[in-house]
Amino acid sequence: MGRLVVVSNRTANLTKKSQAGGLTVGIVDALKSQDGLWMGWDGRISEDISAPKQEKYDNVTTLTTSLTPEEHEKYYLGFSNKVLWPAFHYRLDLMDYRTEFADCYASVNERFAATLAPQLKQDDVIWVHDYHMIPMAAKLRQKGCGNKIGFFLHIPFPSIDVFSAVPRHEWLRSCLLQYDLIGFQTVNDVQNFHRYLKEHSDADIISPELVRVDGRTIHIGHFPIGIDVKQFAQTSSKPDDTVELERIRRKMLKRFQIISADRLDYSKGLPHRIKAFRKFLDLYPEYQGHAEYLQIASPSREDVTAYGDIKSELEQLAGAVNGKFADFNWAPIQYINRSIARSKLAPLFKSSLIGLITPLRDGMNLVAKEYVAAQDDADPGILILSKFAGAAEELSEALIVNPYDINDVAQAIQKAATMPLAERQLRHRKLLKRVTEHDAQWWQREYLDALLGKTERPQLIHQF
Ligand code: ADQ
Repeated sequence: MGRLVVVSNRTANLTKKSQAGGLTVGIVDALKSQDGLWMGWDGRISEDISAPKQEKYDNVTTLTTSLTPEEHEKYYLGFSNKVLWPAFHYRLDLMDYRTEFADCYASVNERFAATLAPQLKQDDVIWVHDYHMIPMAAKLRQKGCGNKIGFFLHIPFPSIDVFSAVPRHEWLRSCLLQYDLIGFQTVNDVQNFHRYLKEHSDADIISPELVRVDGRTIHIGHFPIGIDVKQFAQTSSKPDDTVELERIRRKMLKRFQIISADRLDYSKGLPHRIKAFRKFLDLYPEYQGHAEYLQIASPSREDVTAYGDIKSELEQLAGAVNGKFADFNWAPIQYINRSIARSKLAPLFKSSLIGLITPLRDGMNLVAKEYVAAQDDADPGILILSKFAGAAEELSEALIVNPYDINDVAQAIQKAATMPLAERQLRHRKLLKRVTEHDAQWWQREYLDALLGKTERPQLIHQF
């Protein structure tokens, strides 16, 4: 294979490895081993988009461009985050479709493709990421690009009724079918896509993982994304004085911590989670004064109205629970509305008895895997995980809950709080094994091997 060329909405800051999440770790490792090129938005908004910037870090080149204010509003905030993001997370009620959003989405993909095309060599392999960039292969093909092009969707692929409610879904489908490999996070996503194709396309569907269109063969598969387990486990073991002091204080006071960390996004189910914790305190009053729930929520997409709404709702709910239950020396909820450095986040996961990860919908959810990687086998915590997180397909030894059922979640908190050490250890060993096997490096290797046709992936047909 020639170079690896990655295209995604944003490129990462390659000088800051310690801050990198699983996605970046996986991609950067792949880019480094293939003298890669990474193209995307540089994060700036400017009227001047005339000169894309090329920079080199080690053997990885980044090719970046800014977005104009109009592109930022219509392509990024508009079609990507007011149409595709809510729809793919089953929130059609939050979808705000305008034709100019879709037009601008197409034209930004066209501009990215026009910037990239002259840089491409014949044997380059192109890997396009996520919902912002669905038309990229179609745009490159129009410019004569015959290279292998793969696509990976980081968010869920919704059920047929939901996807077919997205305006221009037929166009999105035809764009997807320009790729050589379409990768999803889960078997469920593959099934949804398969059902949609059966109903809404005249493609020749050979199996859920193989489709033929216009003489081209398109492979489809699931590739659950992972984390850099070793790095996360090491970070969690590095003492952080403030976290350690808090842990000792809690131990002396016979208290335990429940932790959640998310981007502040309506798909993550934060209000439902606070209601479930409140229910837990109501149902099991013996935990009042003992259970502490730490919610770390980093601000996200604040220019989109739905995100402002969820922030106010959360503040109001957390305030109400503290108002009802807090005592002069104990507050049930600690709510932090900012990003926390990984050097602090990992030890916080480690010192928490319960990881409460209950999104209403999530492509994968890396926090669930990070929580598992951070635990100490001698006294591991318990993961409570939503059945609607992609991670639930792999992490079946977690306590799996329905996040909409606050009673179910409250019971799971109680079960975790009273779980004997031997059961916690057993569950943790199984979870850690899976998280370690399917780490970030495994994910990128599996995907690229499939794109290059190096692996015969097992057919999923028996699961349908
Ligand atoms: P996200 O929706 O961003 O990703 P997630 O997978 O949970 O969700 O990744 C979030 C990352 O940000 C994790 O590494 C986490 O540690 C970090 N993080 C979260 N809150 C933080 C905070 N307050 N401070 C600091 N760091 C924080 C999308 C999809 C997911 C999919 C990923 C990767 O929505 O479903 O798992 O892509 O494919």
